Amino acid sequence: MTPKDFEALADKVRNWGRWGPDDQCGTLNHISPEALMRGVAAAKVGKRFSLGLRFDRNGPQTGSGRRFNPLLYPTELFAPMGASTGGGKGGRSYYSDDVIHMPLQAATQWDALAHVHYDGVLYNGCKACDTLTVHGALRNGVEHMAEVGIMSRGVLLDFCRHRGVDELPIDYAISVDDLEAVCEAQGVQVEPGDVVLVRTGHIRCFTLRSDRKAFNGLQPGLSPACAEWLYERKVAAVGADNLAVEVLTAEMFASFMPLPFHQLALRDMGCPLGEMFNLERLAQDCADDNRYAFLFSAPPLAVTGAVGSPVNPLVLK
Ligand code: UVW
Repeated sequence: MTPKDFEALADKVRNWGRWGPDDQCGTLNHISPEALMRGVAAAKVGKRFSLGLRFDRNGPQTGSGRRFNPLLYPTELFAPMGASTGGGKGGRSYYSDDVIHMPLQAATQWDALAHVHYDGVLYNGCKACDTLTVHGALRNGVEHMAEVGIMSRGVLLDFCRHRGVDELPIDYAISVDDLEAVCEAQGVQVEPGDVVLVRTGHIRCFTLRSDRKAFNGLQPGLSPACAEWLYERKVAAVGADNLAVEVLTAEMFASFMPLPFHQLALRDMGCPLGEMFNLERLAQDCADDNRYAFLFSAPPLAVTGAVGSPVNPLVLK
């Protein structure tokens, strides 16, 4: 993709000002009462699925880029409740507390709108130098996404099943034609306010083979052109089972814009991105009952000024 092509695409998908000059929620504004009730109506059989990875020392991080796996410590262990309990482990009542030290991007997580920027500007025209501080993002932080919540109809697009594979090839760039073909094959239409879940199978590098290096390396995912398709359909958010939602190729890292879809989605469209969603069990169930739409709920933590948040996304079918 040339800088000119990128600029043309960015101009097409930019939502700045669409919900006012002070908006910090971007495409979550597409989640109307109607969209929410479509989500509620899509829950038919009372089956629930958690899409979250565990947060622990054996997580998907390799330690590169200052991203490490969560470290959990007790701050209290067998602490007596009340003065009269004495020490020891027997009798009376006790409590334990804990603290966790982790990058917010350690495992299943949302990227907030302040996560990336280019040309010195973030979503809705916020100047990066006035916004990003050591105390957190002054605008477009994840707490704004938490306030409106991320709940809507979810639609799984299973690109693996469509191609008859468990995992897409690592250089596979999902195209707009692929999006159309999978929707048609699955009999689903993406509607305004939907959260789209993209299955590439890439998470199996980690969940099945514990190959963190491969999981964090080159990977299949959405191509930049998909941004326009998502924009036209008024999608509220996108989640995927890989590390970056978008395809990561060696050429991209050498180019003028290493993560173009990130920039188009977060910075231009204002569309939150969900990463490392484990879609395997859900995908099997959707294939079994041929229903790819459901109620989806994945509220981020309201960490003031954070550029992302861990999350345990839930699906109700
Ligand atoms: C970057 O690596 C910048 O982003 P992400 O973790 O969102 O893929």
